[in-house]
Amino acid sequence: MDMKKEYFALLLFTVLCSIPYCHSDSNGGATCATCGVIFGLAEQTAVIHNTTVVQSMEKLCSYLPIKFEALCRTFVEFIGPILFEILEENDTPDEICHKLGLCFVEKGRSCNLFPMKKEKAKFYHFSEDPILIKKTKHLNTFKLGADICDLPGIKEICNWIKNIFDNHDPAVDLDGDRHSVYETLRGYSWRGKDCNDNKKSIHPGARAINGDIDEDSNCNGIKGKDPSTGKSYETTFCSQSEPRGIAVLGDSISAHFHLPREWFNSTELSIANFEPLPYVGENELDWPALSYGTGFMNATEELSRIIHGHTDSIYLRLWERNRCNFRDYQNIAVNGARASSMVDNIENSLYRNVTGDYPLIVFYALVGNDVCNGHPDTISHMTTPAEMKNYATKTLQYLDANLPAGSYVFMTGLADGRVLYNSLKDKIHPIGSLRNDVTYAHFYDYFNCLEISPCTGWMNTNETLRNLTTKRAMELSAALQEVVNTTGPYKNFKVYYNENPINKVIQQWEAAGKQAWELLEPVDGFHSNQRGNAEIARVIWEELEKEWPETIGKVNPYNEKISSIFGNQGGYR
Ligand SMILES: *[C@@H]1O[C@H](CO)[C@@H](O)[C@H](O)[C@H]1NC(C)=O
Ligand SMILES: *[C@@H]1O[C@H](CO)[C@@H](O)[C@H](O)[C@H]1NC(C)=O
Ligand SMILES: *[C@@H]1O[C@H](CO)[C@@H](O)[C@H](O)[C@H]1NC(C)=O
Ligand SMILES: *[C@@H]1O[C@H](CO)[C@@H](O)[C@H](O)[C@H]1NC(C)=O
Ligand SMILES: *[C@@H]1O[C@H](CO)[C@@H](O)[C@H](O)[C@H]1NC(C)=O
Ligand SMILES: *[C@@H]1O[C@H](CO)[C@@H](O)[C@H](O)[C@H]1NC(C)=O
Ligand SMILES: *[C@@H]1O[C@H](CO)[C@@H](O)[C@H](O)[C@H]1NC(C)=O
Ligand SMILES: [Ca+2]
Ligand SMILES: [Ca+2]
Ligand SMILES: [Ca+2]
Repeated sequence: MDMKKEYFALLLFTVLCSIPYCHSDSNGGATCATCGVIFGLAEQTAVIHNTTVVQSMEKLCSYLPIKFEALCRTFVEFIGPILFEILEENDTPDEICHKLGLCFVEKGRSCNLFPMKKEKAKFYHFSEDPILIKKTKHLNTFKLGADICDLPGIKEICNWIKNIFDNHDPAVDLDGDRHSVYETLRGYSWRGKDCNDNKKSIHPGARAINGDIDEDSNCNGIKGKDPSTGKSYETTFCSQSEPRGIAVLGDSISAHFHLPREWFNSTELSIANFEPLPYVGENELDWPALSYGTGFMNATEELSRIIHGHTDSIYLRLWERNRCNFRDYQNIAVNGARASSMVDNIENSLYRNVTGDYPLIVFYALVGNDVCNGHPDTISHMTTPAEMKNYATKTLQYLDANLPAGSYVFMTGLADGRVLYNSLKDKIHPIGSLRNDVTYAHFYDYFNCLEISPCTGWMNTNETLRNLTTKRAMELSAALQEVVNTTGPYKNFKVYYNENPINKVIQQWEAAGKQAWELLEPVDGFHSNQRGNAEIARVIWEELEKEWPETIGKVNPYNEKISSIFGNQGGYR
């Protein structure tokens, strides 16, 4: 299986739809949106370089890493003649997608990403229009089918993408401890690197075997014995230090979903900006290695072209506090996760040996998908408080059977997503960069028209609906709080409720006179960006220090000795 060559389609297809689950769609749905974005970029590139749309698509291909470039050209070779046949001068990207049959009129409406030209406006609005009927007849010859996954070459790719996005265990893991020596595909971007992939007993977080004199059983880089005393370093430095790891059971916020603005802003497209595409694709468009919970590295030089800000995380701070905790992180977060999918399968991917491993601090952080969906009737598809209690209780029961004694679990409340609309509505979305003609308010409407919004309730121009969504989010937070108050005690962990840190992050940021949008992802208009992630880490950590200091353990007095003897402790990669 050659994974590399399939990224272009990954970009095409996952851009808009795989952010959350596409519960429903209309008017062409995700296929239409993907088409609109591609031709939006192609059309703007054509204007910038004074070329035709087909030429500019070839130009877009040339920006991609070499293997995707070939695939991209295959696609252009296929689509080029069709475009030549059907395009008329000044067709907007939306019109192109309608002509291709990837977008269509349904429910008496047409969905447009870009402003319609006035004289064209009637064309897609009246299905009885004789001109439309004539045109449609003509166009049917070229209709590509309703799904972009039916296009040549892209079909297999769609299946492959589905595999990546449906699988939450490492692709490479010989000994089955769910820690990998491979970086992406749920490898050490997500969970501390395995320092021996042939032994299940050896992995980050394992209790030291025989003082780690011969082998580093917990992959923290500390092993061997002090020649002057003959005593094991691991025993001397770590055995009294109460080591612990961190795991995050979360959604795309915890996985750190990030689509670079530089891939959607026609004035910023370049070869250099697309170089990290393979890395990003194999990580499901997530950046766990830079996330608030389990981030362990700053963006490398290559990545820093499309990442703005440094990494701060609870993991990094736990390690700074006690260097014995090195590499002990697990990011069990999945785009679109909600309380039910956590119970159904996601939580099963957590790995901890109840007797053989150190305790964990677990964050159960489902920030919004329980109130977010793409349905037009969004409220009736939200999780109810009773369901939330039921799912959360099940997850706690699961954790009690699978966490080492002495662990801690935080049940995090939902965020108030009204900040999204309030801070972004009048700003320009990157896809409208050339003419400044697409605002977020419009972008949200477009998603809602196609019924593929990651969150119809909050990403909506209807204030009543946004308020109702927040009301439900608060009810679900209260449900979690009630579960914490009324269930247990649990034998292997203490459980606490913490308010969603994003609310506090935004308050503090605005109180300092700064703008909330600076913390939000510009492409999807939904997630926390790199800066936001670092702020979330800080706010959570400060709260842990203040309210629950026992959860983070003591400062290890041997930290400096560990650094001086073991340097970077073997690094992360
Ligand atoms: C754009 O290209 C066309 C045809 O190649 C040429 O006639 C025209 O002068 C160019 N316009 C600009 C602004 O360069
Ligand atoms: C990341 O960069 C920040 C700011 O330059 C620095 O303070 C921090 O130590 C770096 N973190 C890591 C893990 O390298
Ligand atoms: C868990 O750890 C114990 C003690 O190290 C070991 O005996 C046991 O086999 C481990 N269990 C699994 C499932 O690896
Ligand atoms: C697009 O990129 C340009 C730099 O080329 C930048 O000035 C502009 O703010 C970007 N637009 C958006 C909406 O991100
Ligand atoms: C929505 O909630 C805000 C804050 O609670 C309130 O000020 C506003 O009036 C509400 N708007 C509607 C339409 O309910
Ligand atoms: C706004 O949303 C509410 C709640 O779903 C709905 O009752 C109302 O009709 C909507 N208003 C408009 C103008 O669509
Ligand atoms: C849970 O307990 C806390 C403190 O004991 C209290 O403040 C809170 O109101 C309770 N919440 C619910 C929903 O029971
Ligand atoms: Ca392994
Ligand atoms: Ca192993
Ligand atoms: Ca060790």
